Amino acid sequence: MNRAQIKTVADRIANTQIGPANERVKSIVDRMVLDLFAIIEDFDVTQEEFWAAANYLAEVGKSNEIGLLIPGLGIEHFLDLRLDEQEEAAGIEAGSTPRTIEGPLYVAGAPVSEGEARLDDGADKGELLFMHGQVTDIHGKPISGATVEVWHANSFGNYSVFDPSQSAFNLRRTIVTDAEGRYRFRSIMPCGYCVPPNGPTQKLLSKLGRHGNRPAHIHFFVTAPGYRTLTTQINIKGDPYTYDDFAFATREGLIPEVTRHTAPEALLEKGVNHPFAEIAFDFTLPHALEGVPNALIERARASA
Ligand code: MBD
Ligand code: FE
Repeated sequence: MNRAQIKTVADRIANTQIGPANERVKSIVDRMVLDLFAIIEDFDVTQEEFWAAANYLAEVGKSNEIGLLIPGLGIEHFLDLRLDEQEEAAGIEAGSTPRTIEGPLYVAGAPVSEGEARLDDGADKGELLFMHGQVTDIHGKPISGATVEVWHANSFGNYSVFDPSQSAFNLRRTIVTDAEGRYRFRSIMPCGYCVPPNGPTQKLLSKLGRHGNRPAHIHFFVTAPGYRTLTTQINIKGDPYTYDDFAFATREGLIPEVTRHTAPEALLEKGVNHPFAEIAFDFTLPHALEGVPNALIERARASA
């Protein structure tokens, strides 16, 4: 079919309204149908291919992997880039910590503590990690009482709640910054996540000649009244997947140095008897602007 013929069929489908519609939903769905018809035509998609694709989407739903497929196709990163652009256009202060995708593995309701926390339950024998920093505005003014929500994988790349072998809320905490805007935590070094090798996300990635690995990373939501909520992650520097992330989340400014400490005095100071890694990372938040919707995206999230 030529474009005019495709448009005629799509219009006939779009013009079957018998009552009030949600105009936004209707325009987007009408456009999706038209674009899908054009794709089927342009690629001469066979009926077998079409039904395989339809069944694939059902499989993604059944296996709860929609939240993996979306970052894997770069869509979640694209939404970040659009938000960056919208913030710039709205006059949001430049110079704050870069955002990057939330991903599908946040769980609401983690234990809250003041100033500091230990994230791990002691079961994981991975490398000891101390991370700390300050939450400030873009001029360096400390923000005390800011909420730093942190979550990360264990040394096998798995997240508590989704991995039933870990204790509840292992490696998930909410830390409220102290009078100087500081937070600090003790944890274990995460390992990079890999999508389930036999699931539908990897099935598609393999057809694209791609892997489903993420570099080791730590997630954050940083929230404070009067400021824009920051959704971000830091990467563990040196990971082989740092610039080869299946979810496209790596951004400049989010790869802090990792310092390794082995000196007895350093161990004594931290009260530990193993060498440890240390990461310093400050979060810089832009002020909220009246009339500009806050940056924490409303979406379905797990809770426990
Ligand atoms: C993750 O841990 C993650 O952060 C993302 C974005 C996707 C899959 C697993
Ligand atoms: Fe993650």
